Amino acid sequence: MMSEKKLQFNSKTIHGGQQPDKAYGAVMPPIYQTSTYAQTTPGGHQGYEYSRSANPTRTALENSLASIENGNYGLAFASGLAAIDAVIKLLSPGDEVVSTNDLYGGSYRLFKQVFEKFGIKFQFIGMQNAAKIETYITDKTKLIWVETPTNPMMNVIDIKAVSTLANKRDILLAVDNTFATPYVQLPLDLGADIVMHSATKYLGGHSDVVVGALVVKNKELADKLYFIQNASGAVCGPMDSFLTLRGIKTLHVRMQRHCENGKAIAEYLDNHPKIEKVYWPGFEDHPNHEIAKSQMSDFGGMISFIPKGSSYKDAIKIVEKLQLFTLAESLGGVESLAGHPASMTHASIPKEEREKSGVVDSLIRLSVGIEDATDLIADLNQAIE
Ligand code: P1T
Repeated sequence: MMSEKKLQFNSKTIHGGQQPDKAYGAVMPPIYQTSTYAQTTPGGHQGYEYSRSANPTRTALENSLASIENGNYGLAFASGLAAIDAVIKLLSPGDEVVSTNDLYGGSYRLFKQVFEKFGIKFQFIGMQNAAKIETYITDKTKLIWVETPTNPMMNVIDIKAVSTLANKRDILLAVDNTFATPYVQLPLDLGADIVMHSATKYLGGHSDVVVGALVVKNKELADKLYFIQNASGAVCGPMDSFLTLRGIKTLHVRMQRHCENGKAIAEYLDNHPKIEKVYWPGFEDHPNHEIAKSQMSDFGGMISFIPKGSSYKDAIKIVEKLQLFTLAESLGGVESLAGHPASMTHASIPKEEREKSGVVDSLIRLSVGIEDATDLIADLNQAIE
């Protein structure tokens, strides 16, 4: 086969890191639903000894992840949060992390309510102006955690600028690439050390798995993360590995439509007299539009908005009235979803903290699916009217 590094993204999603299965040439890797592997003598095995340490279906997924993110090593976990958990376990008590202040509520909860107890300090700051990060860095800072675009406010952070700042001081930079996906943005190419995914979302793409992923270029860092993955044990199972891999094979065609529909709906909402504000990085007047244009090839399918003069109750009324959009947690599947961050995905962030970053009670978040945009707009119209 052609050198895999030379493949275009649209071919990597299908072929990256993949070879027909060694046993019978199966084109899709079989679901190796096994916990263990026969040994001829202690240590005499064919590369697999126990499925927490490695499983061939998971290896196929991990190779695909490494390929699509332009990394060298992929690791698949039982959830996005398990992947984040592994990154934070690189640190020691006394270490400090600077994180975006607008991020998935579950990431915030993991940082504040689990890891602070173990003596790791987290600072949550707006990073739209990357230079501002410097004032929060001390000699104890070991990691910068970036989500871009952010969940749910769609702020965009300049990955290259943050990586320059981090590299100068030997600080690791991890980027949660869940919202953008590698179709839109490649954090490792922009200087990040670790790219993380809730593969539950666009990578899986069909709302049928909960999976997490990490990809890195550096071998030493990969070894440390692999050690944690195996030692802590929150691995992705073979069935979920298979489904995620199947999802990745259509990532590029799905993302193209997610981006097209996202644009159509963002523009529809922006022109609607009953809508106060629409958050979508594709708008020229989005405060980080220039950065978005330079580091993203498109703007994705995530949009947040605030209806005019609305309260908590009005926002709830709108999401309840939607019919084609399903009211649900999560995002990134083929079907459109609507959510109310303040009471759902971001409820674990104290109201005061949440509102500082703009997550007010009347904010509604849409994950625009790949249905016909006309139908999605008609649904929004009847709910808003
Ligand atoms: O749900 P899980 O696979 O553990 O991934 C956590 C996670 C991490 N990072 C981002 C940016 C995320 O959006 C998520 C999960 N988010 C949702 C469930 C949601 O509806 O926003």
